[in-house]
Amino acid sequence: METKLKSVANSTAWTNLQAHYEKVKGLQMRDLFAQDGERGEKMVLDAVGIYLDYSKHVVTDETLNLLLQLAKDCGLKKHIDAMFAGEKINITEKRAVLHTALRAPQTASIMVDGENVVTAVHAVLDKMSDFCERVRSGEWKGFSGKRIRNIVNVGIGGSDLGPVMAYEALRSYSDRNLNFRFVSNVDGTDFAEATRDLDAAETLFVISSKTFITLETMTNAHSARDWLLKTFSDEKAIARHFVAVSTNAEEVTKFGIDTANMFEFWDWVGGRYSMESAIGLSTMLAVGPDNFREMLNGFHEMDEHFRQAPFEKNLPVLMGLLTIWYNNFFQAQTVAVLPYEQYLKRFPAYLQQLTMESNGKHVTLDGAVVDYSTGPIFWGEPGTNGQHSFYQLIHQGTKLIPCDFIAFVEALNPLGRHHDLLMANVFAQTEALAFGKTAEQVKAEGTADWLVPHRTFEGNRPSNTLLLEKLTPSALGKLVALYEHSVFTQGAIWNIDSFDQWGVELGKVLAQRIVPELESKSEPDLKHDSSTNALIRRYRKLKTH
Ligand code: G6Q
Repeated sequence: METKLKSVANSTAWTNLQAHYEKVKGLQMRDLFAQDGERGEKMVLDAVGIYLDYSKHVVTDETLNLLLQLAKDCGLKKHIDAMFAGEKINITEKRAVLHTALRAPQTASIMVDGENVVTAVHAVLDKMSDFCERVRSGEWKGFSGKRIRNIVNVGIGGSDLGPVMAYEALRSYSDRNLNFRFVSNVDGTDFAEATRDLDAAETLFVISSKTFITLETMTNAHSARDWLLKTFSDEKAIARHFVAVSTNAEEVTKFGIDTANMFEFWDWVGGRYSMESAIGLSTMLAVGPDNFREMLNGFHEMDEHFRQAPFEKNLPVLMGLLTIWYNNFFQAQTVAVLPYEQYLKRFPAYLQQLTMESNGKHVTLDGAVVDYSTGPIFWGEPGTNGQHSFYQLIHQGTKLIPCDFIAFVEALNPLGRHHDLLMANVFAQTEALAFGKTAEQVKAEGTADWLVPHRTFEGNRPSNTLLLEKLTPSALGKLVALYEHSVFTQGAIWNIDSFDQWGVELGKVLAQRIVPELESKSEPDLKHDSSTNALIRRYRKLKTH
């Protein structure tokens, strides 16, 4: 009973939205646009260099007002202020959530447990900058005196997805004399393929792990150590070829990396919110300290916008609310993220962790099971590739899939007509999704009657279009922060802890139980279910190594 009373789904704002949904669910975008010739100019937000067109949604002014009321009633402003102030809003881990401090200017002051964390953030940034300059200039030498040409980031989850995504996104700003590889999977193939053509004498490993005990990362780090020592057979080489990014100095030292070569971050930085902390060392090595700081400035601009802009003009708030609208009222299960920018090819994968690890929760902050749906499934591929595969289902399937189209006015590699063709596809897709093609239109084209249903497009498929000027480091920072805060907005409304990840922790311990059962020489006494027992026995019987 108590749970029901407390549930946001029982609040006045929510029930008003539910009633409103029943009224507007049948509205057609075609009619909405016909009724207001300026809808496409009115339902836009142009802030901090991002133009968001949210007109192609099944929403009216009233929908937006009701959603904004929901945000207000859920105390979103209070939640935002609490996060920025360093309150321990990650309640299950009793931690502050301060990725915003990582991009705060040097003059800012953010106190955690009596200390201004901004001072520490900038000290690490300076240490990273100094190190990156030395590697990039060739001053930092490998053990045999050769300069570093290859950088291998070893990490997983939040210690991998951000670095890979940012490296790919900012490749056009990177030093092309340096070769970057990313090893994450405990599958030996990942390490083997990443290093097979590298000269150990020119290779630097960045071991990125907040805890420095993650099975995959430590296994890969030890293999990297063995790989290097095959060339040098002298432990002293480690200091020239390994650096660590971690919060755990003790484990770093145990591994054999001098803490002088360790770049620190803090427990108030969640893994999936860490790409602009020292976890971004590989990014800074690639693009240099100035570009890295420009990226931080982009993040910070979006942070300030989120903190200060009124909700109706607030990009992350609006995007978060629209996600709630489809997720909780239309019962949409997924959101497709479709960047029309090849450099953002890993952005959907990055967002999958950010969104799904944050909001894939089934209980509220008080531990009550939610009686509404939480985080949607995020997925996507860069345009135009997706158009030749899964867009079919978005256009004509039976599932409602709100889409985020992300595009840039300026091409980083202008080439003939390519960019106009790319952009034409963005605009055409959002148009087709929204307005479709009626049976009358199809008939008027001379289509045979029997074929008409197949060639008819219902339309009314919602999308956001995010249009930016150019993919710069700053633009990347803004985009990532936009999604971070949209996720925050959703989490605040669903009343869940968007900053823990007990599901990941479970994975970290489960496999450890089985490892000895696979490796033991004598027949293990298996106590799993019959399926797991049989699989383990079969593997043991057939394995050759
Ligand atoms: C992120 C998660 C998770 C984490 C990895 C790596 O929010 O906690 O993806 O980043 O499990 O953890 P370490 O950095 O500790 O190795």
